[in-house]
Amino acid sequence: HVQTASGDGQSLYSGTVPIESTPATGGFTLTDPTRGNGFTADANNKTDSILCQLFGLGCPVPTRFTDADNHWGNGLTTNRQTAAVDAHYGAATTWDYYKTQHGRNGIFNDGKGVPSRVHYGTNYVNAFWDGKQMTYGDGDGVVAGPLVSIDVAGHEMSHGVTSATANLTYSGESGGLNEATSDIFGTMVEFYSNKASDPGDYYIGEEIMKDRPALRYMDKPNKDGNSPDCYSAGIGNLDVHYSSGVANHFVYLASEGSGAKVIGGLQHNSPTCNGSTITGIGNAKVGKIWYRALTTYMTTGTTYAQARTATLNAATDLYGASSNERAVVAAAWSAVSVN
Ligand code: ASN
Ligand code: ZN
Ligand code: CA
Repeated sequence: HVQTASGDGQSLYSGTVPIESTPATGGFTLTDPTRGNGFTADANNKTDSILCQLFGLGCPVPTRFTDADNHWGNGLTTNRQTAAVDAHYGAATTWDYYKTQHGRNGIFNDGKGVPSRVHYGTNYVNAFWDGKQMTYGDGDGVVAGPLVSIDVAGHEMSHGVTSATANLTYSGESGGLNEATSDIFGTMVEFYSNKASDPGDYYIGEEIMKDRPALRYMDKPNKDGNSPDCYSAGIGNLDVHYSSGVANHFVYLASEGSGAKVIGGLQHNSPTCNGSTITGIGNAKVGKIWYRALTTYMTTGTTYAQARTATLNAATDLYGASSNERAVVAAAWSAVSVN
């Protein structure tokens, strides 16, 4: 039978977290038998060559972490296990979020966990999902620290969920909706994680960024200087990390409503584009609506107008055609100029 072991770890961003591991030579290894044997390994600061990226040829093989006493990391970047604790916890929490909130069994809904690689490259300021696995850079220490925060982990793994479901094309308006889906569920995972050191908020990457408060802002996307708060024709010509802003703003308004408040210790201030006032329905319901829209109604070419219809259909399915939930979804889309 499968041997499981419950340890713990001192993470960089989420405090002390539970770690599911597997007994191995020398103690334990970071393979989670309770979540489809997803594992976390050390990329040893190597990067993938172009041949590896394109054809899977000559890819560096990450080395497994082992630990004698099943107490992992020390909360400091000087310990190589620390980023691995965050990544392993990020994979586990994202798994648990999808399982408990949406009945989804892993990224591919096949019960299988995925690999995570940490310490990719040198001063690498990104994290990515490549279709099969997670990869995290250590950051450069100036713009960003290690990119292993829970919202970034949830964001990247949610790209896998999108690929396995609506498969939104990563350009044009569907590309913005693809990126927004990752920001939305990355944020939902952060709320689900509910750690005092990194409580839920609607900022993306607030823990990792060093030269600005966050990477993106769902309450008012234009706080990043690039993302529009409101829909307009031609938005599909923007980088997908900017055209995502309108859907992020929709989710914020539908969840929390318009106006100003402090959430997770951070100031949120969400104006509407049409002067309306909105009272939110909470992000748990909005997460359910977005997930049903993504998995039931959205397809590769879904546009903003079609995303409005998809979420209205999802809200009708979940809460009824005359529900307040459906009315708030309609009002929040109108509030970001998607009519
Ligand atoms: N971290 C980026 C993202 O998930 C990687 C990329 O450009 N696709 O959006
Ligand atoms: Zn992304
Ligand atoms: Ca966040």
